[in-house]
Amino acid sequence: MSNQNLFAALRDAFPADLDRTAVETDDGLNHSWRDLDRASAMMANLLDSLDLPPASRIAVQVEKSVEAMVLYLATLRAGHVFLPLNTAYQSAEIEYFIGNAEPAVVVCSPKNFGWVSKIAFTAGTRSVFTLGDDRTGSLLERASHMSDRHTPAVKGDNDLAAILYTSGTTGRSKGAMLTHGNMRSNAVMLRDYWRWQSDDVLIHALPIFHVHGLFVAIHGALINGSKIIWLSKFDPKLVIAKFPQATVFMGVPTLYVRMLAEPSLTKAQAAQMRLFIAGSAPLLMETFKDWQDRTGHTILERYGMSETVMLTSNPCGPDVRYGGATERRGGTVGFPLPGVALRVTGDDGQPVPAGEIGGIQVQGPNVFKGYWRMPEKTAEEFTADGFFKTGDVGKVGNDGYVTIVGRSKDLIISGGYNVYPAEIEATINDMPGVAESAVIGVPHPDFGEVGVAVIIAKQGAVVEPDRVIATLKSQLANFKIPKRCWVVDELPRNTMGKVQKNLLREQYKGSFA
Ligand code: MCA
Ligand code: AMP
Repeated sequence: MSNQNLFAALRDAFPADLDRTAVETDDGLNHSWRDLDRASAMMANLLDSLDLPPASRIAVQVEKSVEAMVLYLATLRAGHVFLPLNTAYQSAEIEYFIGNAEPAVVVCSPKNFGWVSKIAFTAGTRSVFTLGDDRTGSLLERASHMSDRHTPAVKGDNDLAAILYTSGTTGRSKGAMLTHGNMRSNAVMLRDYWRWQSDDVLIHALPIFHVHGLFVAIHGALINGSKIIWLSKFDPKLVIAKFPQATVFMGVPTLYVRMLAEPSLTKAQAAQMRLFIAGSAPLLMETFKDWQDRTGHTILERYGMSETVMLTSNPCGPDVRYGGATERRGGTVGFPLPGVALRVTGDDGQPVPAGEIGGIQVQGPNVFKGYWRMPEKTAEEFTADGFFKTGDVGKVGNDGYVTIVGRSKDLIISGGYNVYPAEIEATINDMPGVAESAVIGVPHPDFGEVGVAVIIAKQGAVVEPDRVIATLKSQLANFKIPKRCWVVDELPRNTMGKVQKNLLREQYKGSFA
């Protein structure tokens, strides 16, 4: 049914027997479907009791927990806008997000309440709650007094459901606005395309402050009424140990690389699994092949963005749109998903012939509404005929398979997290003695790609790489910190004087060989 609150669509898919287990946690707790319904109703009633303006932003920076997922469902149910924030973000980053999104409610982990509440109240946020990953915190205390029945707010396809911050080359994060329609249409389409079965069980080992873990994984299971085996954090041994009780796993390539390093990963151990899905970053052919040899399973790679949810996927079963193709082709991201229009264009903006490389542009009900309070920036990212410019570079073969060959945007994807050089360069350039810096991505055996920094010191100044790293660690989320740092005399430049990062990548690509 279209034009429906996303929560109502998920709730409609709950099994008839609400007392079945919906979520089984790695610390031995079982949450039934009735529990999810009641707990999200109580939290939604708490939000309603605050008399918030409609479509208020609910900013959440908490450790992964089932209660955090319930808060997401409650936010949808109450008709507000969920704003998940990476737990690694520090005060300067949080100050920016709260200043930009102006949330009416902030939920933080109890240990961070001191500094987060100060930032929030200073920015005008009216309510700050705490939520621990051990079922503690003021949010649950307050919700426990509320009714466990709640009628979902009426929401249409075009109404905002979430804001996901993602940066661009400018370095300042932009809030990608996703609507109920973006996410519901994508969830329903993926349920069918990935052929979710009634007895499917998902192993959830991803963070829930990004699209992959929060929307693709959770919506995938809930829209199919499937049980989730919920891991509070990725542990390769534990995921492998759960294979016999599950059927579907989703992960970024690093998770597959780490499981391949485990002797317990065998064909027998993975025999009961049905589907392994990878995305968020390029899956190396080596990883694809090793997984096939070790487990007998062919990973299904797919491609998406915070701005678009899922865009393309290798086939799960025969794709009648492409002659019944079933091949999950390593090194490709498969076919544009049903409903997604994808084209590759040259510098002139015109589509290029099949097989030729160009910029990937997309259109579809899953493509976001725009960037929060940045109409000009949003307009720049769409073509006159309404295609979103992904910033990815690739090609579409004659047989329809899409291959991503690179990015035109200055972005490093490290272990599935986006790292924006501009943001780190700006922070380094503010340091005393630094004249200029360049942050580039280089291959890394575990994270796929990591950032490294190359710095030029001011005339006569001495810049210590260790001090640069220590200063960065005090200001930026840990995963963003360059894994290596060099001070050099000059940076390669083109005739326009622009730093040639491609030459730097070439020069430093062996740093983690
Ligand atoms: C942790 N560290 C990292 C990363 N993660 N460094 C670089 N890149 C990373 N991704 C560093 C920490 O800074 C720390 O260093 C040390 O590793 C240990 O930290 P810890 O948190 O214990 O690391 P971990 O548990 O080993 O985490 C690795 C991980 C995690 C499990 C791969 O990065 C992860 O869950 N990645 C998934 C990200 C994700 O969900 N992406 C989806 C985005 P130090 O000790 O020096 O501080 S959504 C998306 O891309 C689109 C929509 C799509 O297509 O899905
Ligand atoms: P995010 O901004 O976190 O949503 O990350 C989206 C970006 O991740 C895309 O624009 C791509 O550059 C990259 N990405 C996602 N999935 C894949 C994939 N399967 N292969 C290569 N890159 C990917």
